Amino acid sequence: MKQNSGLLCAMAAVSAAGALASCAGDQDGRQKQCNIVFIMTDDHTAQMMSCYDRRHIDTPNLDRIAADGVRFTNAFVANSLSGPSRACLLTGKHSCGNHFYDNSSCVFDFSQQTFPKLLQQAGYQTAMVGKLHLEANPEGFDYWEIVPGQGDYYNPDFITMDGSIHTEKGYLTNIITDKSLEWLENGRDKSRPFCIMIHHKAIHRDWLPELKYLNEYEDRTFELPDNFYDDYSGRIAAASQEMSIAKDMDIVYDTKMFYEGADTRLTGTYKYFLGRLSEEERREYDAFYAPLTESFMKQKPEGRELAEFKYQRYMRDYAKVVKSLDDNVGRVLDYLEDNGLTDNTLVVYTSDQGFYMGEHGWFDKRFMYEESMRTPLVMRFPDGYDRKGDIDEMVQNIDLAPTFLELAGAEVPDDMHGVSLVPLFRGEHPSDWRTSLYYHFYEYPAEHMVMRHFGVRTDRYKLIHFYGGGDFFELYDLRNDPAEMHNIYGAEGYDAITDSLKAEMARLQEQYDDPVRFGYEYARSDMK
Ligand code: SGN
Ligand code: CA
Repeated sequence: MKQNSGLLCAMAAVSAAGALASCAGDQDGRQKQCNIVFIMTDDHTAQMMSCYDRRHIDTPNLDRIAADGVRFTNAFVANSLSGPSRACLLTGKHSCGNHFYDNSSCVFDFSQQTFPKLLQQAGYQTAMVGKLHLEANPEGFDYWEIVPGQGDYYNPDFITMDGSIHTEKGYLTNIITDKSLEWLENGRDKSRPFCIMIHHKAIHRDWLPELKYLNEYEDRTFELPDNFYDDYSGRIAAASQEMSIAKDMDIVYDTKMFYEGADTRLTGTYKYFLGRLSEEERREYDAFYAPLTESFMKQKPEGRELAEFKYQRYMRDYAKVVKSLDDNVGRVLDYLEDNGLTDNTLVVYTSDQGFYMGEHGWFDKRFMYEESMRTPLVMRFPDGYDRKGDIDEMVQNIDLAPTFLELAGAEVPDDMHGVSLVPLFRGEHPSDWRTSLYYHFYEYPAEHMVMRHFGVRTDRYKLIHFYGGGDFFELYDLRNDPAEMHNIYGAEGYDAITDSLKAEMARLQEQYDDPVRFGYEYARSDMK
């Protein structure tokens, strides 16, 4: 047992039926259980969230969470991809511990230990709405309703608890919120604590906006990142990816330039998505994109002009999708306020990983480089935790499961890799807090062709080992080179730091019992 005694756990379960005043111990030491509202988006990156980055867009409702609570300035994922991230979240374990390594070949084994199941045992009602993306129906939830696979933005399908699929009218971000609020209002037993996981598809590719926001941000010209025209010198894996805005972003599917005779790789998928719109909705959609396409076809931009055209379209559409998301987060916060739930509810907003908004010339994620290893994380605490402002300790998505369990007064199992963040909520700065993070990405060869890699990140350095299609290291000094443009592995003067990072990486691989280590002959069967 990592924290909390069994007695505390038992007491917490007893108090569950009573008042839900706070997660913190009250004066006579009894633990009361707070509610947990966990909102997660897909591919939402801190560059597009104004409490992290003011350059591009405003996200007033997301910022409300940070303003009333905390912003984690160093939050990271363990494997920057949807399914694996969700598996890390549910289990509190790295991919090697939960065996969900990639989106393309894994099915999540729901018979394993997950925090929602442990919360149920501690007296919670649990609910999950939206994108699950684990190739299995959820277990450990009193109520769930999920979208199949990646889900659809327009008039989406849902899978309900009886296994049937039906189609709903409207825009997915709104519908996921409607269903969540409906459960909060009418679906749960209001005398018991709850944990609801609201999982949006937004802001996933191909960034299809809510129709009422089609015209938003059209007067904006977004600033190009300094390294938009990165030449990837000294970085083999960065040079061989297929996630470049200039090269790989699909002019039809991604930027919506759907012209007569279009036949790009993703034109068929685009037609399928638009086929979900009613005739009237389609007219509204076309009224916006058709004139843009017409002018694009006339101008026929090429080279850098084309790359920058695609970048601006990408930024604008992504920003529109964030706008609907931000509205909907506001609806949830309002509901909690209007129903007297604010004081006894932990609100968490995060994403399944970060994303590239043109840095290195890219969209997508996967790499252990900063933009995609990071994830936004803001929280508003229940009464009893008055920490405000920034929390700068390095935290990882595997830490959320133990955090929720500790708040619930439940036992945190020893085999979880993550550590509870609750001491940070109290304003403590534990002297033994982690000083390094482990990362492992597996999906290769696959879409976007990011090579397999694992590595270690400290506050100053990052060592990455690429394998399974290559076999080499990269080293970055994040203080002198925050954009990770200069691979200094093997450069003069870095031997000592390289050796210590290699030793730390080996220590973490041992600690997390990762069978795929440096010098290991990669074989898929070893990862079962
Ligand atoms: C889809 C996207 C990819 C994306 C993966 C994984 N292609 O396959 O661009 O990297 O999802 O994303 S698309 O043509 O279908 O849009 S994840 O967030 O679910 O891991
Ligand atoms: Ca994602």
